[in-house]
Amino acid sequence: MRQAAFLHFKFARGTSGMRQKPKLFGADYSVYVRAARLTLHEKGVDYDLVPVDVFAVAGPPSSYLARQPFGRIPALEHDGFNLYETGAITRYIDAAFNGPSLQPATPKQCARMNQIISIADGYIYSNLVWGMYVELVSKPLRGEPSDEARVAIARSKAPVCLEALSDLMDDEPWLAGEALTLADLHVAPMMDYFLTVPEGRELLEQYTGLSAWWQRIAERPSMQYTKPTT
Ligand SMILES: N[C@@H](CCC(=O)N[C@@H](CS)C(=O)NCC(=O)O)C(=O)O
Repeated sequence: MRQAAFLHFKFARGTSGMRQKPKLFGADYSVYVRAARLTLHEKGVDYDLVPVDVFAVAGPPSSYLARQPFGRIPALEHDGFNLYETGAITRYIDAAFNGPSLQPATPKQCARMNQIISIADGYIYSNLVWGMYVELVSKPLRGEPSDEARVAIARSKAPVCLEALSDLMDDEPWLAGEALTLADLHVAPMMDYFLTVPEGRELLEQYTGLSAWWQRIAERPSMQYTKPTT
């Protein structure tokens, strides 16, 4: 009886994704929103992207701050369940919906995936996106001067980031092993911005395995579909 109830719960959980379309709050320029969208696409989940511009002059709307008190994007709403923080969102999507599993089954590979996501959050986002892309591409396009001190730090950290990814992926096709995982989906949007910087492209060329990974992930329909338009 207990087991029947458990199986029923599991089944209900597995199909709950079909009951209500999730809403993802955010903007397509955001690397974190893109990681969540990539996860939804790779799982084959239909969703609505509800626009929220956190960089609007007036700041995020107060209704959004009720969802995400730190004013960051994305946030998710599904079946009355509200969630923020991208790592929690992507893991929830993977667990709550049918479709290919995006988290490795073995503890070691799962730890590797989590390690890479942590590297993306802790070092890649600040250096490759903000220190390189924003300073060297985005700001000049807006006619703003680059912060050379910030660029110098990012320039010194960029090879460390690529070297770490290259080492961790070893000779595997994906960052955390033989299958696509959330690690790939967290890093790819950040790498896409970094590669708009010419020296970013030159640096990537020095890492054969990582360059091949980039070709592989960049070609996926999910990456094509979620390309930033703004
Ligand atoms: N820890 C947050 C980070 C999300 C984040 O930093 N998103 C950026 C856009 S890519 C943002 O909302 N920035 C607004 C700001 O810095 O004020 C998460 O994992 O969701």
